[in-house]
Amino acid sequence: MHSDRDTLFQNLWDNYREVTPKAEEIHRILGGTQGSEIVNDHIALRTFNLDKVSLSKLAEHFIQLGYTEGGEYHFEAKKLYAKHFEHEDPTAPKVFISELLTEKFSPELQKIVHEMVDQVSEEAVTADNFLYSGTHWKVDYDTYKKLLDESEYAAWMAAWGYRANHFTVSVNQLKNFKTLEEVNQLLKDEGYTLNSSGGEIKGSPEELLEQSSTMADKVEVRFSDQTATIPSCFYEFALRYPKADGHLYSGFVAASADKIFESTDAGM
Ligand code: OOG
Ligand code: NI
Repeated sequence: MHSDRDTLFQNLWDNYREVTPKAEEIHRILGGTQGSEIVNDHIALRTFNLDKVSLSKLAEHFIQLGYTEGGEYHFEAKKLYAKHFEHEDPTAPKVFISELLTEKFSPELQKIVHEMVDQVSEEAVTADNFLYSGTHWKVDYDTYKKLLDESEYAAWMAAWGYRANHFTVSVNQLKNFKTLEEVNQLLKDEGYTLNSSGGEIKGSPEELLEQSSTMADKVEVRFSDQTATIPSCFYEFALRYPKADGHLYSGFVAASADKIFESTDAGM
């Protein structure tokens, strides 16, 4: 049976794989190691904290599908705030939504962000397709680079807008891998570059969550004045450990998330 939830995640996946060819390849490679579907641990979305498009506006799409709020996370240096949402159905991917604390940046950055968000219509935000609707604004390449000087996150939002920033494979539900090291080794053997900020594996069994991710694909995007090849989206891998009550930990770890954000950095 296809639920509204399945439809939303399928649309998010289709939109994501269009700009993330590596994720589709890795999905196929991992799928080939087992005779069944890859299960998603979570997806992540980004936005700005301006009322029209705030974290809570994105979250509303998931609340309507029966999701409830989990934890909240603060990122002082990157000037971001995030919450995660989960569903009582254990097969539903968790959702991590972050927002840029716009007012903490320079007047120039704030002006650019306000001008972008002004171009989003109120109706677009509540429309069924909003979470995979991309950009609603015109931005030229110089403006993208100006944002990049201050916030990689703001620049990524300007270029890519509303779409899943990453999908995350549930390593717990891979049939032929017991550890995240084994998954990472396969990815490296296949030639993929992992995010090594803070180490290839973020988190630990003590923190009840271990995560790794690829560096984002680099694909061509059309700015208002020219095209440019920039980081798009990445693929993540998560292994969760049981809490004292025997249930798998369902939250996130701020120190690890802080490094995962850097998967969209341009790097070398
Ligand atoms: C989210 C980064 C954090 C996690 O699993 O901790 C994250 C992002 O890059 O938008 O996904
Ligand atoms: Ni993630």
